[in-house]
Amino acid sequence: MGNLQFKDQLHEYAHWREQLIQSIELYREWRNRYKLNDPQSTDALLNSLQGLGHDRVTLAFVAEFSRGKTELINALFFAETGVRLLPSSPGRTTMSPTELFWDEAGGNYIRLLNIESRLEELSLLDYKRHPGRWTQIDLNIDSPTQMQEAFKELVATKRVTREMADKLGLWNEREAAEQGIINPEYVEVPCWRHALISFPHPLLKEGLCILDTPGLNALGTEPELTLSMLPNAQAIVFVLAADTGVTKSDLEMWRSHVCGARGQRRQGLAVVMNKIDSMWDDLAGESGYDASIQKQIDSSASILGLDRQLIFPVSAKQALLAKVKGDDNLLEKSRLKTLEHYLSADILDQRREILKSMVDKDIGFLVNESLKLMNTKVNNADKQLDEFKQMDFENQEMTGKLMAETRDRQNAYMANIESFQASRKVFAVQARMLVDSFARDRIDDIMRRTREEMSKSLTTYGMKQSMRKLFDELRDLLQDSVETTEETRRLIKAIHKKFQEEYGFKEIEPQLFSIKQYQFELERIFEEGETFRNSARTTMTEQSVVINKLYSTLIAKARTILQQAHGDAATWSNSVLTPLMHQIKDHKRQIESRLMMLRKINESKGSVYESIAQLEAELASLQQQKQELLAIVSAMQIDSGLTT
Ligand SMILES: Nc1nc2c(ncn2[C@@H]2O[C@H](COP(=O)(O)OP(=O)(O)OP(=O)(O)O)[C@@H](O)[C@H]2O)c(=O)[nH]1
Ligand SMILES: [Mg+2]
Repeated sequence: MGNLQFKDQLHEYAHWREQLIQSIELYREWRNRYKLNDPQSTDALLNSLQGLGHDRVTLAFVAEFSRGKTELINALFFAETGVRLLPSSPGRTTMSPTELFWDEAGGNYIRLLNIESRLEELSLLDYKRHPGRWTQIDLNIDSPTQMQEAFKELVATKRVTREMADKLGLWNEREAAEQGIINPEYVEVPCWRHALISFPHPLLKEGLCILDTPGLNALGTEPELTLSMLPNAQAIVFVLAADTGVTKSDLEMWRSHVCGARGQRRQGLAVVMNKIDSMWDDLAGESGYDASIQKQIDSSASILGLDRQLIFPVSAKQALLAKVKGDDNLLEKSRLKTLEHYLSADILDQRREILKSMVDKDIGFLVNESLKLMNTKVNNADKQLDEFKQMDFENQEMTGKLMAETRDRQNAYMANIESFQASRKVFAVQARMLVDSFARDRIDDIMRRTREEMSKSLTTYGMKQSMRKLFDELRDLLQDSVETTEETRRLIKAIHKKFQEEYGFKEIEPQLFSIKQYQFELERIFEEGETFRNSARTTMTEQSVVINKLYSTLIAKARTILQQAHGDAATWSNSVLTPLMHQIKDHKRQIESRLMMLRKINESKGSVYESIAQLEAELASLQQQKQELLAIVSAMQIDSGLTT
């Protein structure tokens, strides 16, 4: 099979993810078994597990119309159906963004969202939460031809009045004029705004999600795609055609939709030079063919400002045919394998790294804390045992002295616990203030006011002003919490310092909460929005619809970030003292057990050996606990920043 390589790699990736999930489960059980659990940590673990369970690898295909995106998708992933599964044809074909994935709960279907939904305020994400708002067509997966027939609906168009097209944000006077259409009464528009396709293809079942997009400025009319779906995709495949090279509109698309979504790193990006077969010239032969492909790649790489290695020459058409017919020679000619190899190696490896760092961020500190706690426990038990072994228990006076000393330590400790409880109360008040500074109603209030202002201002300028104001207010809101954050940090540091100095709890460095990340993300959203607004190829008439949608997208994103800040602050304030609490409890237990043993020994000398045996058993059991933990942690493979 031609796509075995990608399939195998994806399979391996899915297996790796499954193991990661299992090791987190084991860690959770370990915490439960040794009574080291608390509700916040359990939440953090469950959230991380849920995130991993929902992980999908999304490949988004972006290009001007007719570059062969859909043909390439068919060739890469669906050739074994033996048909051209997704409709691909000359001219403009794919009419709406189409997502292909496997939805275990929903089964086999195409869900289509009608184009008129653009008139409503709801975002695509909102619609996705309500399957009832979509038109559903069931798919018979045993019949590729029935599926192929059903997929034809994806390219459906209809005629609406120009006024209606205008309202929908789909009338572009400049583009129409370029095609010789001037002042028409009716305009052809897509029937559907978005399509979701679920079917149990093996790759989709392993978590692959494919996003096929229509060319011809369709991206410019759906800001949610550009600002959220493309940046969220693990990889973007940008398709050029060898016969046209990089045209002005390719370049426009590249700049406004690909570069922005990939950032400077250019990670998770493949540029495909499709239709190389069209460069074949019988007279020039094989070497001439190769030279002209290289020439086209060189010039495209220089226009796009890319390394030429990142441009993959292929013929999607030959590849699909070759795979359907089982023609290895033709498959070789199509050069698809190099691209497949790149997609599987580069993109899946990168995804693996991302998941690892996500897990590290979500639960790394818990694992780290467990490791430190276990180290301290084992060391202390070891020390205690040594001490007992070396002690001269014959010397009554000495035992009495030790008991008095331990009791003093206990008393001093109890007094400090009281002061710890008092600091904890102060911290709770301070933390409440911090969490409240991002409270939902404060944010919603700002958002509501902006929305009202925006709906009143009909000009783009007016909307832009309201948008600026909104971001200014949100910036202020974050700025206000800077001081509270600082205060909270100082407090938490002071509490830890006290225990570090007085009880040698050196290992515990508190995690500190910072709002910088949210400030940074908010600025980025604002800038993204401005870049999009400046680059969208919109005419005056469709502008208000698009800009309105753009701003709804931005507002939704900004809200998500502030909600994240709110949630993170709450989780942080609930859990930041937990490691210290665990150490304190353990310390208390140690003093008590030491006192008890000394007392026993003092009463009857015969129990010294018993005590040593008990200490040895305790040490062995702690070492066992530690070994179990180390095994689990090494299976997690999230080594960054962890100490063993
Ligand atoms: N010669 C040649 N033609 C190709 C190749 N790949 C695609 N085509 C043709 O190019 C045309 C457009 O292909 P599509 O896959 O529909 O292009 P698209 O990028 O999905 O276009 P839209 O859906 O309109 O955005 C079709 O007629 C394909 O048969 C190729 O490798 N070689
Ligand atoms: Mg297409």
